[in-house]
Amino acid sequence: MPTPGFAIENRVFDPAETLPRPELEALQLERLRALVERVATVHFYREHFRLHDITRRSIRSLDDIRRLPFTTKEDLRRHQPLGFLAVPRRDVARIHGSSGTTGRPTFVAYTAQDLKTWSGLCARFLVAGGLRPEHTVQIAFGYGLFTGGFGLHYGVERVGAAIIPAASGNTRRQLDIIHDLAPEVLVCTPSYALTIADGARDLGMDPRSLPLRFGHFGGEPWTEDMRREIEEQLDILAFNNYGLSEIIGPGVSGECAARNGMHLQEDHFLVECIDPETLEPVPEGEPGELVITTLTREAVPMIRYRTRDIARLYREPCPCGRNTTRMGRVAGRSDDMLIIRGVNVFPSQIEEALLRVEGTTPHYLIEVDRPGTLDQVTVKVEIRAEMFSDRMDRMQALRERIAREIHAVAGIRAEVDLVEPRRIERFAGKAKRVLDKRALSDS
Ligand code: DLL
Repeated sequence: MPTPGFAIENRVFDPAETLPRPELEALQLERLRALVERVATVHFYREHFRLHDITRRSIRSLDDIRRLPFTTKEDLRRHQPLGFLAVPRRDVARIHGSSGTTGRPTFVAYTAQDLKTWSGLCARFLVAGGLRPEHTVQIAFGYGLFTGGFGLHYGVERVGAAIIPAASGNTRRQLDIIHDLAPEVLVCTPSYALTIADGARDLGMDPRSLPLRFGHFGGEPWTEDMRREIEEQLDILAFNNYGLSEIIGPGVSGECAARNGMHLQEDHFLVECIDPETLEPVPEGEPGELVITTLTREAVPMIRYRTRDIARLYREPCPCGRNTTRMGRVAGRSDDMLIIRGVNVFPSQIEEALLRVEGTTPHYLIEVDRPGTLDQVTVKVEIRAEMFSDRMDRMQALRERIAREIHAVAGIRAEVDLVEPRRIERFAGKAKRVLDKRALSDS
């Protein structure tokens, strides 16, 4: 892979990022104790604490977090619109909403201090991933209830770089702006970065000749192969960042120049990794569900929020000097996990398998159906135009090759449907990868 002709120098935005571990843990404990006192204004927590006799003094060590209750998306829904608000309504400075795929959004409120904390957290990962005050950043995330646009916007502003708030969609216009204003940095979902590369080719431009030098991508699961595709197609360095609206939005974690896992901002979040079945911690380095406690959020503090995101945690030191735990890529959400004839499959595994085969693209759709009693999976994948052949035997060989990789990576047998470029729908925000017709016929 041709690497872009520049490197990112390691810089730290906030000295708190490099606190020695003992100091960090002492700060976490102090903040956790204060949190237990603070959330007593929220009915949901107050009741639990009363029944289980929990007070600030019950928290003697960080392990005592396990005495506190979990909070689930369902709990939040049951107390909508703002049943988890821990401050008077007049102290609310902004309200965002989670991008729920079903039903109404769940609202998340911020105080002025929360907004300040949030922009600082985004500034941290942006600087860790190369952003400097002299850069110009094109933000192609939706601005609105979704936390991506505004979250990154104020993070970039905090760093002191110039912002082009292009917002999501209208790829042609995005390209015109990139061409005219020459931003070095692109911020959007990883799938939209590829759409921008496609769009450039459609206009007869070489996407590698665009002025972009690096990008900060997040908001949806992606794989290392997808990173390689983005880097190769746009000739940039691609950084991963993670977050969710219930916790704060983007800014929960992000990569540094080493790009070896995302540093969790542990002075603000206490992160556990549990087995979603037994609810016990998984051994270090094993995949599990991330459970996050917000240590400093004022408006809607969350205790042990079950993210449903499956990832691994690493505690080995990182050459960048930050002493924080890192998380690996999110394999998928436990609620996006497909169960195919009893086998657990994440869409990201299918993506990994597809991108192992020369000639495929990261544009795909997984269709699941159950025509009789057995699940049937069809993976539709776009292949590059030059791969299309009149020779049936060549196309058949390609289909079989892909099916073998899917079986090797995900352990399932799938039908493979090769489709022409641009036949799979594109998304300006989060890509939709699965069409589960079983769910439609069951309901
Ligand atoms: O997507 C917040 C965000 C915006 C993060 C922009 C990064 C950049 P929600 O709409 O609430 O918030 O969706 C959160 O998206 O639970 C994950 O399942 C998924 N997700 C977010 N970032 C990543 C990532 C924003 N880097 C949900 N890798 C989370 C994998 C991600 N999944």
